[in-house]
Amino acid sequence: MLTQVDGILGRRGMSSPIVWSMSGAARGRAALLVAEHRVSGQEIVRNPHLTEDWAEYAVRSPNLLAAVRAVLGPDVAVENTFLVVKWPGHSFEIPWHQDGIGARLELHPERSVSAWLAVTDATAANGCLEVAPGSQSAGYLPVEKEAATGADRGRADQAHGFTPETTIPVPLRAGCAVLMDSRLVHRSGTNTSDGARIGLNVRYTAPDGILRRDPKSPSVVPISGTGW
Ligand SMILES: O=C(O)CCC(=O)C(=O)O
Repeated sequence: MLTQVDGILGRRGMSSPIVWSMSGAARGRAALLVAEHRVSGQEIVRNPHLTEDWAEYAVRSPNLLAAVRAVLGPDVAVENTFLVVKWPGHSFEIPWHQDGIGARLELHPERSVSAWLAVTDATAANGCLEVAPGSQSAGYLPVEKEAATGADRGRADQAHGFTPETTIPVPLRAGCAVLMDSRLVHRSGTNTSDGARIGLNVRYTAPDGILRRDPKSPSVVPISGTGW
């Protein structure tokens, strides 16, 4: 299939900020998540949109869904969500990766898009996303398994041999999101602040957006349109 070099989000491969919640409400949700997970120190919650009301609403928030529909068309489903809590005082970096490809997955770059929703404020100090604008134009890179860290982070198959030329931090106020081309290379660093940093990653797809997917993955959840 032919794909445009720039992709569906244009030259930079991203669009930001998009409001998904009032900031106060997002911070309130973050406080509840901190209270829930503080004792266990849990860093990753997989697919919370399947089990938690707030995440079910977040992925459908009107502004965000409108931005997704503007690039994918009316039929949209959630393929996956991934909540990341970065606790203060813990080293936790997520390596350079692309959301649309991994050992178990490949999404069509023009029929899928990913979003990262700030639940707390996300700053350079607390480990906001760092992106390489325009990196989507090189297409998908070979993937390799993230080095074992000892923690069950189960995160990304990282982009092999990626050497960023220009990167920018993407600080976001709680309640704001960034929409990313599925090929946009991004990472995040350790939280060096004294509060938790929480973000929700969402992969959206159109009906023809899944090129390869582990059959053991939970079903995709249609959230818009009649084409499913
Ligand atoms: O939350 C983070 O720090 C990064 C998450 C991310 O890049 C992802 O889930 O794809």
